[in-house]
Amino acid sequence: MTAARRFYVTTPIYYVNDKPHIGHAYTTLACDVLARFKRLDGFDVKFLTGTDEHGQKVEKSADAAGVAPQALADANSANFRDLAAALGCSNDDFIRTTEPRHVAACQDLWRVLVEKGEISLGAYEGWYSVRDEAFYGEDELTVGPDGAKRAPTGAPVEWVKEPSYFFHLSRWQDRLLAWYEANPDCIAPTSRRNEVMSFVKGGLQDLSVSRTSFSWGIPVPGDSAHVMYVWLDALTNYITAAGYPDTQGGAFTRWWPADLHMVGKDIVRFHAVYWPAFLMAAGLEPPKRVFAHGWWTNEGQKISKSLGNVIDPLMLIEKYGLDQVRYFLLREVPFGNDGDFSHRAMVNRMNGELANDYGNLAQRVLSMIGKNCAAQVPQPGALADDDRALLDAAYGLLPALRDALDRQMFHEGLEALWVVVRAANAYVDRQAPWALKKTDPARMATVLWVLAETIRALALLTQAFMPTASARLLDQLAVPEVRRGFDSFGAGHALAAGTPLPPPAGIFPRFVEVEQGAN
Ligand code: ME8
Repeated sequence: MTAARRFYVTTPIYYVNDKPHIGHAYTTLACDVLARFKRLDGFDVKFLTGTDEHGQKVEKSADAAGVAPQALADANSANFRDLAAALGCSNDDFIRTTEPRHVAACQDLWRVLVEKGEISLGAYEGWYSVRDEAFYGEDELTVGPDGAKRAPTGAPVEWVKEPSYFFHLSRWQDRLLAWYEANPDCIAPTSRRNEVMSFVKGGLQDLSVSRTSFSWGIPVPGDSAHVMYVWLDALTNYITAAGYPDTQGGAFTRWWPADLHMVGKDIVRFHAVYWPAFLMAAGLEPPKRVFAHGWWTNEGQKISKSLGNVIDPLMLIEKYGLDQVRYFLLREVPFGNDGDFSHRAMVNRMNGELANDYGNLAQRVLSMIGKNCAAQVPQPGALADDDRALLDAAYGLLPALRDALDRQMFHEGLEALWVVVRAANAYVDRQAPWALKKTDPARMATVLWVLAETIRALALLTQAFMPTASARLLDQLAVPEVRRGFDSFGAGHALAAGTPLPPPAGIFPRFVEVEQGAN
């Protein structure tokens, strides 16, 4: 397998101080769509997700709950693992930072950084936010309404003074800028790239990478009074799962550098500044790309536990269906922008685009074939211009979708698919196969074949987004499992006339319940 045909994609590893919510589901789903799409496209894929279990935030949450940090981590890590399964995620690995493989990787990376003179002992004095697990400079802080200083994220900060090891981040400013310049796609979208570059141009301070005031973390090799800074620990997960520290091993050479770290915009600095600097300092390659997506609000409000408006993704799946939720989250908001969740928007898309546009197209075509073509793929005659135009549009979708998903523009890919869904519905209306049934049954058969073949193309391409519904559609077209990869896309693998078809059944129900209080 050459490097070009492999794809290593990661989600952030989520903190175990809390339960998963829609934001976590969003990032993980986006990665799942990419992983599935690439597998269908013949790539060897590694899709990693997991949980971030150390640090002061988790230790404090465990204290507050009166449980040991490991017990809190065990319980909440299981919630994240269950969420990935409930989302239909096809992750190949689930990493926990308390696993021995990860502790070994972190300690090895530490030793390498010390040997190379990139880490040395000093003392930290400055601001720290436990909620963000981040150090902030005085000039980054604002004063909240209560007169207390706050991080740019709004999180409270506290003054910390303790012995600490430092990573000499300040030495990496020029090399980071050179890396951004030489790799225009390494941070996306552009707004985030600009933000990161201006942060780095503003000058970098050495980074405190160990703590002594609490103990829930990976011990610093040779100095057990210190635990590693949780972000150094957490970021390392991406190489642990690729087999580090065995850098000569098949796994590492196969998977590293990762093709894509998908993250939310809140943690772009850690991934696009600290992480490439740690890696380059250790003599390892930085990731190929970091994409920082936007932030979801709920019915216009910031999602927070204190506001009591956290959206439980399991509740959404139960209420609307998994494929519907997957579709909505990736269609509603241009990926990279912030977005607002509302039940009204969810129902509109379900009913308009899934039930009416896509579902109805499939339903009416398949039931006409069931009734009028002896439940077999119809025999097409010579194709007219109108037929060819629709098929060409459908066959043109694969390159369009590849391009959109290589840029993580999920909404663009889905929009392109729906242009063809709508074109197919307009073609049905124009060609009126129900009328042809009496006047020209041979032409009716051609029209229905063109439509069935268009639906095959659409269903192949919606698989990554909506695996269950797409599989049901492909079943109804009698497309065998071995013909569902993208090597079976296109005219060369078109539906064969005479293939028996199972009885059609609706795929996307309309959602009818009127929610009390829904806006
Ligand atoms: O930051 N909208 O973990 P975390 C969209 N452990 N995405 C959201 C979101 C929202 N409202 N809320 C959360 C951490 N997310 C670290 C990561 S990685 C080496 C360590 C998603 O549990 C988004 O992907 O706070 C965000 O970056 C991530 O959850 C933060 O998860």
